[in-house]
Amino acid sequence: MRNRNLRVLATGIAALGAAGALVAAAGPATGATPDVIACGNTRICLYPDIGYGGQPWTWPNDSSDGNISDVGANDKASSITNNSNYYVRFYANSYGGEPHVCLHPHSSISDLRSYSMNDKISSFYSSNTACAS
Ligand SMILES: [Ca+2]
Repeated sequence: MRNRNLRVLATGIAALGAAGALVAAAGPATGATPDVIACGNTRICLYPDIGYGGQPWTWPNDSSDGNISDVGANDKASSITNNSNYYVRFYANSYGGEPHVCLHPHSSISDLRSYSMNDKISSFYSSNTACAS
């Protein structure tokens, strides 16, 4: 029940472009290990910890963001999920460039260290252009 409420709250606040505020509002009140917060259906999600840990920053299905520092997410993502129907490219720099990682629709990376992209993502773009194989 608590997870469901958090997810709904995260979706609503992210839609307002203020996901950073949610981190403080939903901070753990106890020392207990929090449950994994699922990435909502059709959402694009960046998790601060490896293995989809922590409170994710989420965006709508077809969105892009050239500079994710506006929600406090810059250089923090350690795992990512793409539940959208688009290909999503995540870049180490603001407004694109290299290096980057590309997620197919409905796929994810649980540990960005495997791609030398841990705590480096600064922007992302979704499109219909397939990832290079
Ligand atoms: Ca991190």
